[in-house]
Amino acid sequence: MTRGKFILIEGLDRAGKTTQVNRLYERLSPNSESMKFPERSTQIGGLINEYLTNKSFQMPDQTIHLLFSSNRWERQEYIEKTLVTDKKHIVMDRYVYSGIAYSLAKEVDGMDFDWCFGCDKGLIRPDMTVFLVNSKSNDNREGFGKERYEQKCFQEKVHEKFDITFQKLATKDNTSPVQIIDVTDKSITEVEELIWKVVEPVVGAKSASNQLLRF
Ligand code: 2DT
Repeated sequence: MTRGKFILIEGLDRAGKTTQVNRLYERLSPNSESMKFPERSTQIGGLINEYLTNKSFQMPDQTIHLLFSSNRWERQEYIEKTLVTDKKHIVMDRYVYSGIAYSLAKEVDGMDFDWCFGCDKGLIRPDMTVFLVNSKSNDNREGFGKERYEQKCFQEKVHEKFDITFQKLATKDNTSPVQIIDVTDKSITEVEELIWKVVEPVVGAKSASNQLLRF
């Protein structure tokens, strides 16, 4: 078998990403790993966690953006080893698109798309991204509002910026496609099946080589 496939699940806060990452990971098990960003267990991840959970912990928007990106860079070797050496699939919860969309939504002078994307250029690129959209407000879910960014109007802005980010990063040859799945009023199992329908052909396809895609 050639290398494993890198499947990314993106979405707004509380769109059901984590549940679906777990379902997909279990479906692909034992030939899979699940990962998430931010990866809060590293030293950099600890700073990110402090920033997200403690609203009085301040740092410049540029700094936290670069920390989120560093957090992805520090896990690249592990991602490469998992895909190429271990030949396992990776099911990922958030990655580059979240990094850009959340920072763009802050609308900080000078932090435009090119600035935000610059530090992520060269990262391993997913073979497929699934974006979960819930058109009904998801701010009544348990725990919503506890962390920074969990406010309804900010989330609406993030959604807009996700769309822009997908357009800007789209490849002409569709080598790293993005599939948008509307999860509104759907059960966990229904969403799981919709995701499987688009992911199955990707994980089932043989790679011509072990070469990884890059942003
Ligand atoms: P979780 O609730 O999924 O743990 O995310 N975020 C995430 C960024 O602003 N930039 C990034 O690069 C990434 C990966 C989204 C915690 C919050 O962190 C935001 C929500």
